[in-house]
Amino acid sequence: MKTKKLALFAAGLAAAAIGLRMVGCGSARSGRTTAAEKVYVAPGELDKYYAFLSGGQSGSVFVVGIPSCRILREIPIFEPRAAYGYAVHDGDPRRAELAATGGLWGDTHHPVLSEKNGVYDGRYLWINDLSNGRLGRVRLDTFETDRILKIPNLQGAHGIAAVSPDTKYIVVNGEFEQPTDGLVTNPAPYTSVVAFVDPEKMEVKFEVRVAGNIDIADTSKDGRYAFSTVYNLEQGKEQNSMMVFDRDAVAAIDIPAAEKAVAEGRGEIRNGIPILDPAEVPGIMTLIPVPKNPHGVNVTPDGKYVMASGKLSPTVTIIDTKTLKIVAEPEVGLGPLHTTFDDRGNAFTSLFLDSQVVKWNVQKAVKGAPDYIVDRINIHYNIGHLQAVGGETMHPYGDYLLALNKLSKDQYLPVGPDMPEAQELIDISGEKMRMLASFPTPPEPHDAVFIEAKILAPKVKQVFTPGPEAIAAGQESVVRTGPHEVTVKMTMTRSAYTPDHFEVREGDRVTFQLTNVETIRDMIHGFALPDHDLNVALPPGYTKTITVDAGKPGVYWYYCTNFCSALHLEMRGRMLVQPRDSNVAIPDWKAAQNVKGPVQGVPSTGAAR
Ligand code: RUQ
Ligand code: CUA
Ligand code: CA
Repeated sequence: MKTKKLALFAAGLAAAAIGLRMVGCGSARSGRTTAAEKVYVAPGELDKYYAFLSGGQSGSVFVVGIPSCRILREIPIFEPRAAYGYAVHDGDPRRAELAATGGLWGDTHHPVLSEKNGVYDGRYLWINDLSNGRLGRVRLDTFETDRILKIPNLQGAHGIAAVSPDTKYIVVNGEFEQPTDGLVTNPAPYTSVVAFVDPEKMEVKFEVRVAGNIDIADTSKDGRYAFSTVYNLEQGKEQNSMMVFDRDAVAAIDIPAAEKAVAEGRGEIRNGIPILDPAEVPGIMTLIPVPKNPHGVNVTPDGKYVMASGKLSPTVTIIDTKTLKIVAEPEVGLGPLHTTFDDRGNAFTSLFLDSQVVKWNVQKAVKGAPDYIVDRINIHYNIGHLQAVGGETMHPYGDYLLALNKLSKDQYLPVGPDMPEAQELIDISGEKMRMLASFPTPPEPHDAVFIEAKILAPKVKQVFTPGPEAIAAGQESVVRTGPHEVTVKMTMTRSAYTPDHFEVREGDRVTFQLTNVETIRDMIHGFALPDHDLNVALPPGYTKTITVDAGKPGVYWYYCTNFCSALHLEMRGRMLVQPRDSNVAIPDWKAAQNVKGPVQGVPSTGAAR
């Protein structure tokens, strides 16, 4: 009896202590962790998930740790970025691809990850550039963009999806319709295409024409269908005429049937790509009528249903993925845009107009039970996308949900007319949703995808094996390779460049072959050359080859832009540009020699040519 009383007393004290602590930090309910605790990742500890947020007009992807909401890095894709040495100089193949495919900027919306057996394998991330009709691929071992593909016959690359379960294709939807015959002078109706891209080769295998436009994409879990929302079934060319019908559609493309038709040569070849027209190849596409100007399309983790969010209708349409028949159309609230899932049969739909996330039970909605709405939480404000961790896969984690918000006034300190974009992290592990944290990003994430750190982190390379083009220490040279060409083979290590000076002549084209010969992780060296529009960063083991004009006569200090040691500031060297008519002896370029070797007839300041 006495012990029991004591135990109760002790429990009471403990509860009081918890209560006090919670009152102290002002945000909690007794017995539960506070919101702050849920997102607190102590210094030195690591996040549980990587989140990849599309950068929107930044043309990039933001990598964020979840649950801490800390921004870990930006991956430039459609925009050059000197800080990562990406696409900043003419010799960079990515820059050449960008320039050749539409420009040095992009509008990224939808990141998708490669899958193997229906789970993320951590190999690649793909993302669309809506504006220039491109698809970018990022290698997740290096977090670097490795390919940019311009999609022929398509404008406004919007929704994309990886075809489950093994990433057979990346589906890319063309949102902006084009005259079907490609001629502006012809009154032909406007149509759009869904492109099926080989994920390894990064080339379009075939396209399927849609008589309307196509917006967001997802695929069935068994690889059978690519689903897309069509909001302009009217084929209107002005906004009003796109909102005439009460129902637009979800287009379900039967992938095996389309592949068969392509193999039979039934596509019309345009720009080298077979385009299948469902009007001529019946059976490859089914249009399922769904209410008015639908937006998001999402397949449930069990693969049974595909949901179209109504946008102009307060409903979500639930379609059976086997029969392609509508099984229910529950009302969820105003402006439903996108839906994601937990591991317990619940769907979460973003409500743009209500500024809410609504949680609802899929089975109850399918059965027509009146109590299918489970919970609602207010968002600040105008939520677009939302994504639960693993919600796109067959195995959602059911712990966190990220809301990606559009018009987030009053959330952060004012920084000019353009407010930061707001993301909100929501705890979905319980019956009721709980707001945990809000964090800003530069403009403008649309969508996000997550991968568990346990899966991806061990695959990340931090040091590169030098390729055949790498310059080894001791192999540096400055060589005149033509009357107006000089090649500088240079190495960089803490904290010096070799060579640390060399001479060229006005009018020369100078090619730098730069190798960072460091072998330990995070030892990045930069190479910035003032007044030559040149700054690149090189990770350990990397080589970059860059050509610039020597420029005006003068002394130019190249220097390291990445803080690398106590002698980082001293990590610099000189390019001496002699005037064209200088009488300083510059030996014949044919007498090329190693910079370190004995050089005849070269002034003491000069390196060999
Ligand atoms: S779209 S919300 Cu690409 Cu939904 Cu932005
Ligand atoms: Cu190398 Cu700083
Ligand atoms: Ca419409």
